[in-house]
Amino acid sequence: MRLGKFVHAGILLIFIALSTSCSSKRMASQTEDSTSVASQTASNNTNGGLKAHADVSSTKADTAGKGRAEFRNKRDGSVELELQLSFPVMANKSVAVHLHEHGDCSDSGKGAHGHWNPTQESHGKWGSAQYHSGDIGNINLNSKGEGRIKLSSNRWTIGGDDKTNILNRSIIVHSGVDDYTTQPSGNSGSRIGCGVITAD
Ligand SMILES: [Cu+2]
Ligand SMILES: [Zn+2]
Repeated sequence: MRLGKFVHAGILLIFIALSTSCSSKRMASQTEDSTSVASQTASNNTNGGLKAHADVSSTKADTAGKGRAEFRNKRDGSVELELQLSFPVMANKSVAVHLHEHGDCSDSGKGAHGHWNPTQESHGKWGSAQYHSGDIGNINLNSKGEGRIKLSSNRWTIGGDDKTNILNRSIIVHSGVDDYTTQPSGNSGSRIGCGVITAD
């Protein structure tokens, strides 16, 4: 009886010792991983963390097109956007793209309301003295009507506080070019594409 207890206790101790050494090895290798990732360039400095996307579809039959926006949380805390658009009828033109306030593409995109502007700034060019957190800007489309951009922002989070959270906003594609000056929306023309941003 006593001996049996000792044996059990011994097995238990061995088990604890084994599992402790396994988990400390795992932690060590995680530390190595994060060090090597951190030393890589900013462009692939992703941590495999939070992601979100929006599938953009056209709001009108005569300007048919589509797009895909992918957001991912970077190790430095910023959020990176990769956006691809294909609007053949807009070939060789530039189109304005913004994040609008509401995650609602109804009524030909009008349900999205105005530019997402949680910091109460003027409309403007991305990175200038004042701009809306949704002022992505103009995207050049090639002869097929295809275009892509990649940008990162510290103004954005995926699921953070209300001032930075991009979830349940809309990405809107316009028929015109953003002049970066006219208030409150850059005189960007009608809304031809819309997609709601949702967490992956
Ligand atoms: Cu817009
Ligand atoms: Zn704006």
